[in-house]
Amino acid sequence: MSLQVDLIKQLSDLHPKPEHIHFQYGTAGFRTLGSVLDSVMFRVGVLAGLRSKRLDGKTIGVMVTASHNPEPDNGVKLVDPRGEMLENSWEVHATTLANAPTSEAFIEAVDAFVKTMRIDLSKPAKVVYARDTRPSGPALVAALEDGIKAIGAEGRDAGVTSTPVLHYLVRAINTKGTKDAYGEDSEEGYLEKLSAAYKKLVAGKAASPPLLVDCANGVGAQVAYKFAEYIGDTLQLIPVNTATTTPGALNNGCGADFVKTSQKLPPSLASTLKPGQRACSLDGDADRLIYFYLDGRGQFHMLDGDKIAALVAAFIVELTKAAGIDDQIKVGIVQTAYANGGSTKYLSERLPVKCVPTGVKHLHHAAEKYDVGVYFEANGHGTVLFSPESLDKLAQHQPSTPAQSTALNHIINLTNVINQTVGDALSDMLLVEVVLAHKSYSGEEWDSLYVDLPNRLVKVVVADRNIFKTEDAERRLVSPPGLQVKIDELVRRYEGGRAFVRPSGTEDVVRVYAEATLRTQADELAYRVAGLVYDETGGDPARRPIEFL
Ligand code: 16G
Ligand code: MG
Repeated sequence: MSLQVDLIKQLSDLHPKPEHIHFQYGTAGFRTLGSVLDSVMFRVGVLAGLRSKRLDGKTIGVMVTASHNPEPDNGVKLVDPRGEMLENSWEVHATTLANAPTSEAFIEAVDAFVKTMRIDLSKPAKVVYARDTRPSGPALVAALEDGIKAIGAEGRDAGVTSTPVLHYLVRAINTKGTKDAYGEDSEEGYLEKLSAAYKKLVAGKAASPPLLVDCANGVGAQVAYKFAEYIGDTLQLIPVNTATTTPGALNNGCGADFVKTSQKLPPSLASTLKPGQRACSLDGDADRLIYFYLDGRGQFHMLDGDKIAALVAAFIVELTKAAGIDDQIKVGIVQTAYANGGSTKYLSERLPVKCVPTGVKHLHHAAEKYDVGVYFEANGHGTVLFSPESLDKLAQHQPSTPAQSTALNHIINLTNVINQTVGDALSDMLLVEVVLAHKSYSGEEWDSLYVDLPNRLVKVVVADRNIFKTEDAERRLVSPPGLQVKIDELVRRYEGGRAFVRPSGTEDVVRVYAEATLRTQADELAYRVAGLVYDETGGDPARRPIEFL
């Protein structure tokens, strides 16, 4: 069977590539202004179909979102059959296909790709897709649908839903009817699975205080409202920032990214959040989660991905011990260079900790190597993975006491409350609430597991961020030559000082992270390293375009 060249040509002509734009499949797929993504969407539809054919008709996922970015942005990423990110080696093919200048060039590129990858075009192809609440979404989905049609794939529209729900759906569809069945392949199936496990885990525990859920005015609002119904009285969820149809509201002054980067309470919560009460923020596609609370003096405290990892990992270790299975199932942690030094110290004194480059796919792959891999980026993206062997061991383990049996059941229920396909803000929220309920922890008690070092993140606009190259999981620069030595020299002058520089994978900037024992020192170190970076790029030092992130 060969390509339906006429059909592809006819549909591709409806979605011409804008001149002078180079698209790149980066850390989070294609992401840029929604208004220029039409051709990319069409081509991603074709590519998703090809990926499905290559994998023998397994369903491939496509998520249309730009997460925490401003509302005019949009983006698209592919999801592989087990619900994980697209295989690395296909990212460059996605980039090549997206940049073919004309329909003819695109068809040629597809043809060449089919031949090199030995894709059997007679195989079936299935694609499931969803979008977030951005206004540019419907038109982009229509372009995607044209692509799916052009390659002769079968499309399933999952509508408006969160990124983690789409990842869940992909896995559920591909495991349906097998011994690894992940759950019903619908949003209801997802809600039902997670909330049923949650209810079992908190049965008999004192009800938690009502939880404010800042939905970033994004798609998480819709899913949070549904969870509120499914879990009923066991935990009162109060969704706030739920204005998904108000123009300009998405991620604006709210959401996980706002809280993490500004280290502030979303202003819209200032009058609702009471001292002692905890709250959490999701990002625009509900795959990131940050908690926070006000102490008795009304002071804001943030509980980020590192704090979530510490809370959750300790709880799982405790349960494996209580179930008498800790000799067979070991817990490990995966972090990035952005993990607060306080968390790395705390965790590595207790468990194996691995540091990997930024981006979920790196953390996910590293976490797969542990029996139970707990991975979180400081920015709130993360989950827990149970290896297939660990799941088997849990299923076969014979507890010798009722206490062991209870602990074992708790772990098994945890495997169901956790969305193991990808970081999932609402699943992580339920997980956190389970641990807090079991430990009878307030936000303050959770926070006191370890003390965060003051830190500062700064971005530097440079002429060419590609000259910045890193090693050692982005903790050191190898290029530009000599810059790392200068950074080291500076860092040595600060007590508890640590700093690193890396090019962003999602924005045309270089990011600088610094921490130190004192807040003023962390700020100063960040600025001074940013200054070194800027000078290195030959800019006018009097006009350093440095911006706080
Ligand atoms: C993307 C990544 C996130 C990472 C961030 C870093 C995924 C799904 N998301 O949002 O994990 O923390 O990029 O952005 O991989 P940066 O490279 O601009 O700092
Ligand atoms: Mg996101």
